[in-house]
Amino acid sequence: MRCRKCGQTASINMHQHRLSLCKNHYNEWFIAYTKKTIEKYHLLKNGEKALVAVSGGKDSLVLWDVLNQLGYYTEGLYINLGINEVFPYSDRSQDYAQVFADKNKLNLRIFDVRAELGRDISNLVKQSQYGKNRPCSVCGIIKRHILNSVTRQHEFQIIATGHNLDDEVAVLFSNNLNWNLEQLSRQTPLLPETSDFARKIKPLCRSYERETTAYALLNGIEYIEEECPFSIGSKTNNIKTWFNQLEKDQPGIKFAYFTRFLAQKKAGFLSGVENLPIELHQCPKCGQPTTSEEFCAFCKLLDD
Ligand code: Q46
Ligand code: ZN
Ligand code: ZN
Repeated sequence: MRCRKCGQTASINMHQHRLSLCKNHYNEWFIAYTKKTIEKYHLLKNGEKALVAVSGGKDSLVLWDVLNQLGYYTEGLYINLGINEVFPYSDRSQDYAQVFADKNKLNLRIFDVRAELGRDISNLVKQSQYGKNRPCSVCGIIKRHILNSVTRQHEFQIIATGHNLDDEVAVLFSNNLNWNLEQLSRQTPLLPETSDFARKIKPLCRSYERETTAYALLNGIEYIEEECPFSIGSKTNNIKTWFNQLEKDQPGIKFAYFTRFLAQKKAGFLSGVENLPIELHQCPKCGQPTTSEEFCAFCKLLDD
C-alpha cells in the first residue's frame, strides 16, 4: 500500500475516501479536511475565542491539536465528573488533558464537580430520584450547565466539542428510530449563538473515529483509552458496532448517511420544527436560561 501523494509506504488506507497516505501526507490531509469542514459550515473565524470541551479522550485532544495548528485561539475546559469508582476514570482523563495542555503550552481550565458542587456524578446517580439508572442524562445536564456558565463567565463566543462522524451517526440513527423531530432538528455541526448561549461547533463531525485515532497515534497524542464505565453496553455503543459492520460491507455508508441528512435539512426537510420559537425563562436559582418556568434541570437535579 503506497501513499497516493509521494509513493512511500502508506500509514493509513481509507476505503471510504479511496485514499492511502503516509504519515506526513495524512497529517496534512487531516488538518486541511478539518479546515474544510470549518469553512463549509461557517463554524469558526480567526480572532474568535473558542473553548474546547476536553475529555482526555482522543477526539477532543485531536480537535484541540488541529484547531491550534490552524492558528485559532483556544483554551480547554476539563470537567472532572468524579467517575472514579470502578477505576479512576475521571482523574486519569484529567491527567491526559493536562499533559497535552502542558506539552503544547495551552491553557486548560479545570472544573471539579465534587469540589464545586459537593457531589459528583456517581453520587448523583445513586442518590437523586431523577438520576437513578440514568448516568448519562445526569452527566449531560451537569456538563451543559458548567459549559454555559464557564463560557459566559470568561466571555468565550464558542464551545467546540470533539464529536466525530461515528458519534453523529449513532445519535442520528437513534433519533431516526424514534422519529424525534425536535432532536433531529438540533443535530447540526453548528448551533448558532443566541443572547443566552455561546455558539456550539463540531469541527470533526465529518471525520471517522478511525481517522481521529490514526491522527492521535501518528502524532504521539496520548489519551485515555478506557471508556467511561457508564458507557459500557450502552445503546449508542451497540449502534456504533452495528454501523462498523455495515461500513465494512459498504465503505462510505456512515459519511453518506450523515451528510445526506444535513443536505436534506438544508433543503427544508425539518423547517417546520426548526423554526418553532423557544420560550426561555431565567432560572430563579442559578440565573441560567431554561425552558422550564420553575428551576432549571440542573438546579432540580441538585435539589433532588
Ligand atoms: S462521560 Fe457522562 Fe459520557 Fe460517561 S456518564 Fe455517560 S455521558 S458515558 S460522553
Ligand atoms: Zn506521502
Ligand atoms: Zn438553575
